[in-house]
Amino acid sequence: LVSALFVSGLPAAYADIVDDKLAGMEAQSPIDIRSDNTFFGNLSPLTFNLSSSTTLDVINNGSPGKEKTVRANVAAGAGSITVDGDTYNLAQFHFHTPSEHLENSHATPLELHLVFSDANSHLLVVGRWINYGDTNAALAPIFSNLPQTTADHLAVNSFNLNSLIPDNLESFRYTGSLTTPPFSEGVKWIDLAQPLDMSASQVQAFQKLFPDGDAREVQPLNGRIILTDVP
Ligand code: SG4
Ligand code: ZN
Repeated sequence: LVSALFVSGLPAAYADIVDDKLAGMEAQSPIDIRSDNTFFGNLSPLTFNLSSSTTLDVINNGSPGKEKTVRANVAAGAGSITVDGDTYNLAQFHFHTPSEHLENSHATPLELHLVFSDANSHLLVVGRWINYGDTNAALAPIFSNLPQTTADHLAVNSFNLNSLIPDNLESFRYTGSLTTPPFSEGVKWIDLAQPLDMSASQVQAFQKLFPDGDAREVQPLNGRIILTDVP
């Protein structure tokens, strides 16, 4: 019964992957971040150290029945985040449509995930909601040439990783999981409060690749606490 509760939140494509592995997992992602379930606190500072000119290897991992997205693998050493004395290195960033995390129960058109890991392979994901707005010039080299099949690779030269991070680093923080199989827990999530803007045609280019979306449904908090420094 417990695993059935979790299974109900999965896209149909994952049904064949999911078995009793999820039983006992209670700290899953994504979640609905609401003003009535967040607690204000003085959060430790985030220090990003990101290359302003790195190469990206952009792939489409959209095999049927598998987790699917467009993912930009970054060069080793291209970026890191330091928080609470731990430094995590950037491995890749990718997108989901619609957003996986909800903001006061609302999804945005897209969500960006930057995946970092530390020396002990602990994962930290920085999430950022994407809203409709002006054309995102920094992301245009990716979104104008999205890899259409799993065979395609798009090489992007001199990408400025700082273009993905806002000046205002206010965030929501909690501990959760990967949002795709194997849904491993112990992932530190930092969801930045400042959204990123993209044009409707950029969003549509991504949605055309994944017409059914590639977002997992929100999962129960089960007593977890979401901390924020958003006033
Ligand atoms: C996407 O499918 C990425 O392509 C995966 O990257 C990633 O898994 C997965 O999402 C889950 O990440 O931030 N949404 S998430 O929780 O980073 C990992 C790879 O498979 C392990 C490399
Ligand atoms: Zn993700």
